[in-house]
Amino acid sequence: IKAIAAPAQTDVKHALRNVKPQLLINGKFVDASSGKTFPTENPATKEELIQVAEGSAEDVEAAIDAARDAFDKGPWPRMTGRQRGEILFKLADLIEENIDEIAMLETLDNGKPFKYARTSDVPQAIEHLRYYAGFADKIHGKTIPCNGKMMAYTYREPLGVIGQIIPWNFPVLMMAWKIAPALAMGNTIVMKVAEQTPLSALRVGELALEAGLPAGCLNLVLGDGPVAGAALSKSKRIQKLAFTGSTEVGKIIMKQAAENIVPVTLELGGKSPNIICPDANIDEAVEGAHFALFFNMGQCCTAGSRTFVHADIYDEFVGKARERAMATNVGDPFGEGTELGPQVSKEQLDIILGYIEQGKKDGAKLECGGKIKDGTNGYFLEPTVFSNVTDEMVIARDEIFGPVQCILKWNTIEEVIERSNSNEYGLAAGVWTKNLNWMNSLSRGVQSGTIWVNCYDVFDAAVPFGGYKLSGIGREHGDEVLGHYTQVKSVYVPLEEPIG
Ligand code: TXE
Repeated sequence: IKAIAAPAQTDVKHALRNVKPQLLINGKFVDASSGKTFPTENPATKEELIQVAEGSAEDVEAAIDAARDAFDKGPWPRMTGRQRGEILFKLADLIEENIDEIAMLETLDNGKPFKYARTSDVPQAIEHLRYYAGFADKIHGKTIPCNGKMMAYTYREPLGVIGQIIPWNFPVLMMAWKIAPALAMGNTIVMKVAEQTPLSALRVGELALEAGLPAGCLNLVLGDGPVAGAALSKSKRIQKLAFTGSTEVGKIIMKQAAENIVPVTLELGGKSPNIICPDANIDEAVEGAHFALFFNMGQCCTAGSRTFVHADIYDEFVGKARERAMATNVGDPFGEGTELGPQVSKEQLDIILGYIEQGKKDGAKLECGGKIKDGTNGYFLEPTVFSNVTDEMVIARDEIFGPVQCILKWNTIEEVIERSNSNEYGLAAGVWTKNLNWMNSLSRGVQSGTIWVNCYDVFDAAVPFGGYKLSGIGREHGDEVLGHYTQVKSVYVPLEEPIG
């Protein structure tokens, strides 16, 4: 990642002033019907950034009304795919024109280093919008010869109103992952944005209107999960629910949607194995494993949170991993050289500290870190490395979602496959080797939706992403997601002669 100069304080203040801290319903920014607001906080300083409107079930209903009207009577599903694509391309262009501002909002609200928001999160969101803008006019049905004097053809039609609930770890990127395919296929949306990080979504919502997205196609409701989120997941008036977040909440949401036969796609937690083979280039593997775990302060669903290192290189690897973690630059997320910012909230910080204590209690060896970073005011943790971690320890089983690397030892390929799969999650995995046979055995044997070979956390809008087992249902990215946002209609037509 190239160095990115820190933005001027005045630019940061300007970015914040430019946000409309309200709900976006039917093309207008409005206060919550209750008039209530809640603060959003800068996790690097614990200061309140701004008060934003707190949506209730009533506001969700109003947003669903708007999305329903926009779908039933508005121009969006009636436009040609090409026209819809043009508006989504325009939105991508507008985000690009405002990239610094949106990246600043992301850093203020979430705490992630500005250089990553500016060079990774926002550019990937733009890429996603462009990829699906290009799909808007390339989705079509089939003509099917039938048995007898009959033919049939199919349409792929949009579903209607889509409910989408997103988390706080990649706010603008998660928004793009969800809205781009849903809108491209002609649906309308009610999105519940994470309560910790509403700001970038509000700015993107405003740019969507500027791009020409008709009123009611994209509605944004802010507020608590069990209130605003639950009003959406319990609704009989949505045709699909897409969720990214914890497995615990995913289960609740799926039950609620099942009451109304609303289809769900879920992108949930993970405990991804990152397997280092004895022939791997050790320095590359140490760096890769460090990135796999510590990127975004460990707050990634794909985090390589079980670093499995072969016994032959275990001690050397642990020493180098400790050195690398201790050399990490933790601090002001707007600082030029900063690699790690704060955790997103006090709640997350406390959960992680609890896991660190549990790791020590269970007998893992604390190699470095393990506490709040000295001299900081926000939710900063020292990068933490545990060695001698064994499979039954809580830190080897649960998703910690923080900068805590757990290093386990393995001996045979069969054993490491079995141990990788002994966890209930199956989101992603890493494999570090030059041996093609090991690469093949591991990537075939490990049960997960994505395998990265000699790399980690590579994402492309064209490549399917999603979980096996408790990590979720359905796939995002590529053409795989399009089936989740369309339904098929078959039309039979009699003929004078059968088609051979
Ligand atoms: O997630 P939640 P939280 C994991 C990670 C983290 C843990 C808790 O392990 O430590 O989850 O994080 C909305 N009905 N991930 O508490 O609660 C909520 O408002 C409807 C993994 O932040 O799952 C937010 O918009 N909606 C993950 C969204 O769900 C509800 C990313 C996610 O919040 C709701 C984030 C309810 N009853 C956390 N309760 C990933 N897969 O990347 C909450 N929400």
